[in-house]
Amino acid sequence: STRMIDGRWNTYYKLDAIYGWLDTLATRYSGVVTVIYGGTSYEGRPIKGVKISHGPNKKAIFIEGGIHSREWISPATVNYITNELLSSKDDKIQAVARDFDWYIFPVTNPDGYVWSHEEFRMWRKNRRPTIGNSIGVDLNRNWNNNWLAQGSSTNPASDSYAGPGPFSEPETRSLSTFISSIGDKIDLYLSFHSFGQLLLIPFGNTTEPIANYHDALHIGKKAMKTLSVRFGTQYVTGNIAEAIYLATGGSIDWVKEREQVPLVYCYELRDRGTHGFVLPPEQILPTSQETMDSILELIHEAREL
Ligand code: ING
Ligand code: ZN
Repeated sequence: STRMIDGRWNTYYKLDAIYGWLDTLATRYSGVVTVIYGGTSYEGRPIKGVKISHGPNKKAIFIEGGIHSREWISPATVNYITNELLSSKDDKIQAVARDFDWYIFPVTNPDGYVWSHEEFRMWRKNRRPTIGNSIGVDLNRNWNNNWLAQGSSTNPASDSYAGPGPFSEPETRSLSTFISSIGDKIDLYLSFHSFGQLLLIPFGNTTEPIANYHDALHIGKKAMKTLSVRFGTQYVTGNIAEAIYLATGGSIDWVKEREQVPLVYCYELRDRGTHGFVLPPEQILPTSQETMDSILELIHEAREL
């Protein structure tokens, strides 16, 4: 599992390998990396992450990956970003690594991730039994902001089942508690999904622009222009409801509305549907590289505000 940091970004790692790797980072970069816990899943797995911190009193960047288990490129890209922040020789990367506290959770739905590796590749939800024979709640419909209002299902068999109530699930309840504990430090929150090549801005219930929509759109578009430079990959930037569909109870809406985080985005990573969720492993590295390019630009532009 430690091989990940030796540049082998040619395969999708299982949960144990990822979690083992996070532990090795805390040993290898002791004093900089600490293992953090965003709670425990229904089946009892930790929601494990890392905090990267080079000193006190810094604003934070929060990275959430793998809330939907079949979107394997999300944890893969988040792990690449983590590795770059710790080992890159690039001055710009080293600067952002040092200037912020980074809170990074590559797999926020660990039970679903294991299920998608072991039993059913296309699994999206968590693994809690709900009603009848149904299993799983869509963890990106379960956050307590406009819960169930749009693009969510009350049918427990549905892939977008919002759950019996807001924050009914251990994963969203504990992760949101963790986020609240550092909420006023967070300058930038990034959620990683796939697929579609979109950069989404809150909210999912309305196309009404948020207070800083102009800035968020401007910064997002610049970042997606930078993303396109390396391989020509084209992204569309816009409000959730406009760019993809109406959907509420998602993490980014809650983070924006309840925690008042100034800049909040959701990436829909590669591709546009050719392979969809089953993105070939050859695309892990280019997807990760172009995404890292765009994050540097997001941070750079946000600082110009
Ligand atoms: N897309 C997201 C989903 O949960 C989204 C889009 C993002 C909706 C943020 C609401 C808030 O449906 C995927 N591919 O999961
Ligand atoms: Zn998703």
